Amino acid sequence: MTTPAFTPRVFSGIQPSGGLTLGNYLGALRRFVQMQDEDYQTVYCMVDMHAITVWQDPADLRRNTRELAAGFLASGIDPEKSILINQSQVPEHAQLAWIFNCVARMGWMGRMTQWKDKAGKNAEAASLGLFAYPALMAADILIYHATHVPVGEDQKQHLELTRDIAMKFNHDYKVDFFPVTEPVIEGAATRVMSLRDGSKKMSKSDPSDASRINMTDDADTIAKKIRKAKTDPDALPSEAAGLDGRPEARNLVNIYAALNDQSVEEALRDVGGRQFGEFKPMLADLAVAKLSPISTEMARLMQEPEEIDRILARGAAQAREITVPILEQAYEIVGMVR
Ligand code: AQP
Repeated sequence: MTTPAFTPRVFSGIQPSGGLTLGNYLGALRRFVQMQDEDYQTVYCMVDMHAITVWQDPADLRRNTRELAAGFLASGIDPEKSILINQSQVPEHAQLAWIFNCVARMGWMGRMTQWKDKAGKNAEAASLGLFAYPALMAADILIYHATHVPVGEDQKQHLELTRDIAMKFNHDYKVDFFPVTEPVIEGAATRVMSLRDGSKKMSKSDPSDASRINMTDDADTIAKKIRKAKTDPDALPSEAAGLDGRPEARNLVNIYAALNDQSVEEALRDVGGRQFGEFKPMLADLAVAKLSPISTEMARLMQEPEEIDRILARGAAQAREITVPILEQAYEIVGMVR
């Protein structure tokens, strides 16, 4: 349970480790936009320090960070309603992360599936930052005393670890200082899968560009990727249960439903019984209609990088009004002489 004494505050972030994907948009960004009109203060972040846990070319990182900021803005994040920041511009994230490195246990980190997936068989060669990633993520959230975190399904385990870190800190120091944050995992597309393999998450770092829809893809590219998406030979079912054992079909229907603001059941009432040859063009038209206004606006914003930088600088100043006092209190609790 979230301690009621905390102001309802949302924090979430996306890594500038590549271009924004449809997975990031449907699983996270779209919900970020909705939450800024609900009863929360909202803080959204490009997590550039997370991105460098795996190698990033410096010029690409710089460009991807601005492009991601453009993606947030073009999707509807309003800097008058939300605080929009780049992680490394608010140093209290990293400072609190150090304390959390000392609270979290090696065993907890070693059990994280993202660590196991990304480090692969050669964990010895992975960066220490990749191992400690969830402690920085906990700091991102808790430096704002955030009570709610909208994320895709893949981040559920990291959110549980954030709760464990908050509880252990509160317990060890006998305080009620950090909230036990609630994950917000909602909608028809909390886990968008690769277009080439229905068992793998759609990911910006997948080596196959055909596996994902990028938010910057043009209409022809989107249509081509959907046309080539892996499917099975059967027609679509009329009920959700009929998608069991058909991961690729399920994925395309989930995407269709999410883009149409429908449940899967509602979507199947429209498209059930259709062959993929008929359904794929419907999906492509829908995706283009929903995504092209965003990509057009992203392209326009990318022509004005100084405007993006100005928004991020202002966001960092607003953020630090929250983070500096919370870090000071955390240092005080831990016993650091100030
Ligand atoms: N395929 C997805 N379906 C639903 N939600 C997704 N998210 C990411 N992929 C999907 C959600 O997007 C938010 C930001 O994710 P991230 O950039 O911090 O890292 P990630 O989850 O590791 O995303 P990627 O695209 O797979 O990045 P790389 O390839 O760099 O690791 C999160 O809320 C996430 O749940």
